[in-house]
Amino acid sequence: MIRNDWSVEEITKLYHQPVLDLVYQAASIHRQYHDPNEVQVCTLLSIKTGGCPEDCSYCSQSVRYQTGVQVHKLLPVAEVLEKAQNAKDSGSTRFCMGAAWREVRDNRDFDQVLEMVKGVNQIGLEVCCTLGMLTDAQARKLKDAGLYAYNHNLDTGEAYYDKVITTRTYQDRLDTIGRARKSGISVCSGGIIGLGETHQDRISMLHTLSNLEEHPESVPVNALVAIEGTPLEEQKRVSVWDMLRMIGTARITMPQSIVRLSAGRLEMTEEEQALCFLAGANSIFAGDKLLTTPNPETDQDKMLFQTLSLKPREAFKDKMSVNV
Ligand code: SAM
Ligand code: DTB
Ligand code: SF4
Repeated sequence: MIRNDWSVEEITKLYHQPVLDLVYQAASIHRQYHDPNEVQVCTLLSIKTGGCPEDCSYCSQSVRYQTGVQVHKLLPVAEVLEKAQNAKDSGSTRFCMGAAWREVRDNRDFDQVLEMVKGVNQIGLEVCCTLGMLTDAQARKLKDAGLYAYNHNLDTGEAYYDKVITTRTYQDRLDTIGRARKSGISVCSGGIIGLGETHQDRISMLHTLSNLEEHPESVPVNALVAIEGTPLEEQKRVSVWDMLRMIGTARITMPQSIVRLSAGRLEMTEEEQALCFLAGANSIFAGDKLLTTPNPETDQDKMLFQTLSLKPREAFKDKMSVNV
């Protein structure tokens, strides 16, 4: 049963139960809703890097921090489509384009992004964008161009949000997610752990996500990639146990959603990643780069899939099951 009336107490109990009980419960629910050997493979591309006016304290792309990131303006459409074709050829079924913008503006860059969306859709990939805040009209234009999903993370719990970002509010975030939803675009929203937040902040974020009128179709769980030059450069790496608690609790509270083991895989062993799949993660970012930081090599991931007998999820599976 899909619920959106979870209480904080219920989620706290789920999250803090003995970790192996949590993994067992999450794995059992995972099997009721998903093929446990199926994992979605997504590729990320930063189509516009750096120079962002926001002050997200984890991010390599904010103008406020000296991170040495290779800044570039919006990539040409042809280059993006070539990268999308390569992603498809190497086995990805979703292609996510990220821009270091505070919000979308109605200008030539946006028109160019709409061309990219059309092109990636024509290649036969689920096309996703993460471009910052959106208006209703922009969401509609993206939808009309063939956009499948929009990524906009809550990042952390509401009470901790202004310790991480001051240039926009939690409500701004929720409003954009609502606009994507209203336009019929599939919603991708999750967060990051390891920002210095408490367990209660993490639980609070899961509470907000799992009580949305409709759960996000995908929920990325990122482990902070600590970036030199940002205020969070000294943060300690999160433990696999914390990742398991986050993934397992997301799986139990949002059983139908795809839970993505996102940033931070490079630091994880194959065994740790396997535990995350057991706890209900069923999507990854593949390709040797996330947006600006490294990710496991394609060959290494291919071996992991072989070792665990995982099969990649086909594109547009959700759409197909709706049509049946
Ligand atoms: N500028 C847009 C925005 O913020 O919505 C889109 C791109 S932004 C880089 C997308 C998401 O990536 C962020 O919301 C955050 O959750 C995640 N992210 C960014 N930097 C990260 C890092 N160093 N470690 C982990 N996750 C990160
Ligand atoms: C998400 O939740 N994680 C991705 C994607 N959505 C856009 C981004 C991870 C970024 C990690 C740091 C970097 O490579 O800059
Ligand atoms: Fe800009 Fe997005 Fe990075 Fe925040 S997370 S600084 S909005 S690119």
